[in-house]
Amino acid sequence: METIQKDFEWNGKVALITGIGGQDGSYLAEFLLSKGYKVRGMIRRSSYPNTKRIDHLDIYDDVYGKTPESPFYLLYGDLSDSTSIRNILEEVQPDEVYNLASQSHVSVSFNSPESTLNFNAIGPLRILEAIRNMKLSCKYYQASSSEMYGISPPPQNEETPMIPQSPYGISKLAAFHLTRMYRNAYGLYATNGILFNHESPRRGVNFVTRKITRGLAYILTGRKEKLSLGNLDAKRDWGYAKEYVEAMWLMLQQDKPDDYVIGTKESHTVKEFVEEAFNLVNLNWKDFVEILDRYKRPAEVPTLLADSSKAERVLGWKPKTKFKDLVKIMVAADLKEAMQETGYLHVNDMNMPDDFYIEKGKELAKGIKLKRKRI
Ligand code: NAP
Ligand code: G4F
Repeated sequence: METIQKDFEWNGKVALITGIGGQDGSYLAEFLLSKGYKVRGMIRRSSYPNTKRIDHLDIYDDVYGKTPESPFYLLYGDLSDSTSIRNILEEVQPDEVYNLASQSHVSVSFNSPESTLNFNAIGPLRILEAIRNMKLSCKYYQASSSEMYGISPPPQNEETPMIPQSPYGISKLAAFHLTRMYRNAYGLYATNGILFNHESPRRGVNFVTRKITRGLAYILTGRKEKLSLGNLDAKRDWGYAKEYVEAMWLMLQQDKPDDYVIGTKESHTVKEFVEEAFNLVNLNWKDFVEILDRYKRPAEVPTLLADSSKAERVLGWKPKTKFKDLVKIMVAADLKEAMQETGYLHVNDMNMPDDFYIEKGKELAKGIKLKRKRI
């Protein structure tokens, strides 16, 4: 986690982030704090802590507590609960609202379609309606998704027809249109960021990239023998989440609300991701990966490839981290974590460059190959 400065100079703005405990919410909170925003985050009650990604921001609590002066604090709420949304908006009086909360797993949306639609489609409606009724003049960001394009052929941009293939995609498309509707009908400053897949060491462990990098780290540290996956032929445009949150912020700094596609303009198959990860430590992925039907979906989105020219032109935003670098960042981070947990690392080895952990991974891989030869 990044070191956060306790010294804080307020820029006069307050941001509310829903889904602050998620991958993007945690990076966005750090980014906005670094820009001098006071950040307030909505989290929902959980029987087990769901704030691991933002616990390092607790440092502000020692100095300020939960006061209007505090740079950062959390409030309980839920996208399915209009009362909590209104109460939070009333207390926070935000200048900018980033609605990142959602049931974000496509595969899970086939198992829980009703709650997915409730959180992801009606949730944004609840926020937009509250903003309208309360006559707040804040700017609203909606976390829209490339999953909305579904089977529309690549490359996809702001003009591409959307033909979603999952309850998740449909829920996000409804929210996308609601956001546009509140903009056009009521004059709200409401913007859609149509983000293509973005990953990081903070990615949830059951999304395919993290499942692969963590699975590899578990194999190398002897905690697992195999990695089970589904469809390896799907293509995705994978970028680095830490860079994508700046695009969200840039969207809300424009004079007028609009919709923007954010991606890397590069697409790779799941197979290529697995291959790249295992190659980094000199292992052949085919020796470790099994395909199970249970990880395949009732309907699939075959190819996503962003045409993010508009964001480049209007926002001046371009991704810096491309495919190979992203895989390396994630493999190194998972190796570091797994090696720490299994006692392979000394305390002094915790702040080394990525190559250090990759080299350690290669050493472990040699041992695994030798063991396999003997058997
Ligand atoms: P994530 O890691 O799954 O985070 C989602 C967050 O939403 C979590 O903090 C979760 O809380 C919270 N949440 C879920 N249901 C909620 C509810 N009913 N009320 C309040 N909070 C709720 O997702 P992410 O990758 O950061 O993505 C952020 C947003 O961008 C999501 O809306 C996602 O659909 C969208 N998006 C993501 C990508 C991507 O590639 N990452 C691409 C396009 C769009 P818990 O921890 O309690 O579950
Ligand atoms: O990592 P995934 O689960 O991401 P998916 O479905 O593309 O959704 C992500 O990106 C969307 C943007 O387009 C976001 F809106 C959404 O919130 C989420 O962040 O799966 C990627 C691909 C799929 O084609 C899937 O079928 O990987 C394939 N896959 C193959 N084996 C697998 C697996 N996916 C998962 N999760 N687990 C597997 O074992």
